Order: sequence, then C-alpha cells, then structure tokens
Amino acid sequence: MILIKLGGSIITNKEKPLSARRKTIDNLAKSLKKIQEPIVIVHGGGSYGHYWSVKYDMHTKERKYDLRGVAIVKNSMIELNKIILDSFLKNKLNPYCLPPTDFMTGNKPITKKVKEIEKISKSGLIPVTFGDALWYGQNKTFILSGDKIMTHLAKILKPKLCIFALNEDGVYSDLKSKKLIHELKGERPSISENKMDVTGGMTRKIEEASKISKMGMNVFFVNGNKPERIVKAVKNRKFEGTVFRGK
Ligand code: IP8
Repeated sequence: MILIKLGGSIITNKEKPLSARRKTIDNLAKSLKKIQEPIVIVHGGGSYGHYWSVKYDMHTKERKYDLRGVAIVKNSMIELNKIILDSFLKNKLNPYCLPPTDFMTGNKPITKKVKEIEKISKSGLIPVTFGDALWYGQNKTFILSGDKIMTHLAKILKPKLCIFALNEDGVYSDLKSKKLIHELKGERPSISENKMDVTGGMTRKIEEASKISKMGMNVFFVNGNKPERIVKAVKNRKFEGTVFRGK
C-alpha cells in the first residue's frame, strides 16, 4: 500500500483564496491511475481550509474557537474535497471519501477504523481523506493537519512508501539557490526559510516525515507539478526529489 499526501500548495493556488488548481489536480489523478497497487490519499487545506483558519484565528492547539469558524473551515474542506473527488471520478479512479471524523476521536486515531482503510484500498477503492477542523471534546476544537494524518495512518498501516506531493522539488538546503537535498537519513535538515501556515508548512512536513522514517518507512518528497515523478517513485525508477530513508 502507498500513502500519498497531496499538499495544499499543489492542489490550490495559495496566493488566491478559495481557488483550486483544477488542471494540476487532473494531472495528478491521471498519474495516480498508472499506479498498480493500493493507494490511500490525504489532502491538505491550501487556500480553502487555511484561508478560513487564519480568518478565524484557529490553530492546531485544542481550544474554544469561534464556532462560526469551525463550521466555515469544515465546509470549505468539503468543497475542496469534492473538487478532488470529482477529478478522480472524471479520470476513472474510484475514490472513497473518508472525512477524518470517520477514524479519529479527539486527537487520536481509532485503530480499528484505520485498519478498515487498508481493506478499502485493497478492494480497489481509493480512500481519500483530508486535514480538517475537528471536535476535541468539552466544546474545544482543533485543526488537524493532513501531515499529522499521514503519521497516524503510517504508524498503523505501515505502508510500503509514503509520498508527499509538494509545490517544490523537495527539501532545499538553501532556498535561494534551490539546492536540493537528495537524501536524509534520520537527521533533521535546518531549512533556511519557511512559508508558514496554520499547521506549520514545510517545517511540519519535515517533522512528520522524520517521524515516519524513524518508524522504518521511506518517505519521498516530490514535485506534484511533475506527477510522473510520483509514478517513478512508486515503480522504483530513478527518483527525483528528497528521500527520508527509513531505518
Ligand atoms: O493543509 C489543514 O491541513 P494541511 C487543513 O494538511 C485546514 O495542514 C483545515 C487548515
């Protein structure tokens, strides 16, 4: 099984509120069609979820956030999710929509439910989940990042490979020269700059990727604008991007 995160910066136009990159999403779907093994998809919030989370000052910490914000963030994620599902359908994939409320309780994954995701993907359906605003309990809510979902799912499902499709070639050691780091073995790179969003942008991704690789799985960061690189990564061909080597 392959676990793939479609980052918010690749599926949406981060500079423009509420705008999906439909052509890019279609191209990603066409490439995913070429993968001959079970896959699970997680997608981010980009200029949908993050736009509203910022407006309503909502973060990953469990707090009593504005309920209007919670409702609007959730609604916007459903809207973005629908665009992804429609594109998958159009490109002859069979997505199976799974909001995170389906397998999370508070900030913890429900193991039994997560294990079901594997069965769904092995049947040929493609489970599709996403970062979202979630109920925590005692009138508190929080923003659950799709990156965090990747770690939760990886820990239980032990996929063969985890892929993060980004709007960049991978992790750069230096942002100005765009010098790509090809491989990381356990060490945490110090990145020179970071575009932050409410769930932590690239820093969060690196943190989750390091956690997953420490559990023994390989994690690949690839440029989602060149989705054939995802297919190559899966097929073990020449890989272009950054690998977090699992130990
Ligand atoms: O883009 C966060 O998911 P991410 C989604 O994967 C929201 O961090 C609701 C901001």
